[in-house]
Amino acid sequence: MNKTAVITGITGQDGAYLAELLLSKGYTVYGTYRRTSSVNFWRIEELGIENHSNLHLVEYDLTDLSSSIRLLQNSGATEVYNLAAQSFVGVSFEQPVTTAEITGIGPLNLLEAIRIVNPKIRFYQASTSEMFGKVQAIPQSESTPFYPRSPYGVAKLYAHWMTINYRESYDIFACSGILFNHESPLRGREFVTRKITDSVAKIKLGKLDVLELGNLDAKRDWGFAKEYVEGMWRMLQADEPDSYVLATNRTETVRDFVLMSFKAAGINVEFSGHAEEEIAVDVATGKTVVRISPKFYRPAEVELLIGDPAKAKEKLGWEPQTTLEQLCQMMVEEDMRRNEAGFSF
Ligand code: NDP
Ligand code: GDR
Repeated sequence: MNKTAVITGITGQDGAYLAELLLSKGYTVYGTYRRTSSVNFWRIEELGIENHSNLHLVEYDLTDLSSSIRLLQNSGATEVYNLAAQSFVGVSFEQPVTTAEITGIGPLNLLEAIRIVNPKIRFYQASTSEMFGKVQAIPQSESTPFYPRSPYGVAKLYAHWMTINYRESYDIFACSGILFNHESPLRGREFVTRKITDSVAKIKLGKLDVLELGNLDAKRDWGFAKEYVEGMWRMLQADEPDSYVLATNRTETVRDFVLMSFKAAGINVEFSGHAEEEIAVDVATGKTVVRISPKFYRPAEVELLIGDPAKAKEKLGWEPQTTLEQLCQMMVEEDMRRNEAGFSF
């Protein structure tokens, strides 16, 4: 019998890739989007699934309990993947209350809806390495203590513990995926990797002079989003509900990713100076192509993330395949193609 799944946040990066994966497995998918003045389905259009006969697009807001109940009643789903969130760490400092309501309390609405409608529904919560924040151990695993450093991280930690609490209190098959940063050509341009690859493509094509960034020393464990959504699905197919880290176990600085991206575009750059005076220069032309802007610094920073995905490998058979160089190359090529064609999402 075909399965039915709900994916909240289908207009986001992970929602689009997960929908593609589940549809390819024969699922009927109810993908939720928010009513806004200009709903944007560019990601599912890029993947060519927007008109799939098994895909149903449903208007929904995570902060609304009654809407959550109706979503589960009307879809008849047996798996719910909660990917919806105010997911931008930088914005969470400016909008902490909205972030708490969506990213923290939102998942509780879905857990309550599951408890009310059908406690047999399997639930995936999109947790994050941002919960580790001020790092307490290297690498970070499922047993590393949490110390979130942003309103986003704090909100996600609440939802993580609620997921575990509903698992333990009501025997709900509720999983928490503690995913480290994962990127792709479908990544939003507000996040640093895509901001870099899109800007590098524009600089290469003469459409932009300088890329402005914040903290270049932050280290992240970056993987390929398409592989991470496979891990989400595997968590809900396991015999027991649990929490898992998905990561590559490699960490690089934002500066490294900048160098890698210019290299992928065939531009040789060199960094010089330090702190807010640091710049990168195109060696061939002598032009400054990267400079620091304090407006991209955060009030509190997560300095170093590197995850240990050993448990996911052992219990789920999940392993990342794509190297950071391959991922970066893929993103730069896609942004070159889009910018050459005269558009950029
Ligand atoms: P995106 O920001 O690309 O997508 C977030 C989605 O949530 C969008 O579809 C957005 O809709 C939707 N959304 C926001 N607010 C609401 C709301 N009130 N009600 C319903 N939907 C809402 O995130 P990603 O795809 O990158 O990430 C997916 C999830 O995984 C998020 O929860 C994120 O916090 C988490 N995560 C992501 C990681 C990453 O590296 N990508 C790592 C770890 C966790 P709209 O288009 O209308 O804004
Ligand atoms: P992050 O991703 O905060 O890790 O959250 P982001 O790409 O925004 O930042 C990564 C690091 O780069 C530094 N940085 C900049 N960041 C942005 N966005 N823009 C800049 O100009 C810039 N310059 C330097 C940041 O300070 C930071 O250290 C992402 C989101 O997807 C979350 O939802 C998810 O939970 C985590 O990854 C894991």
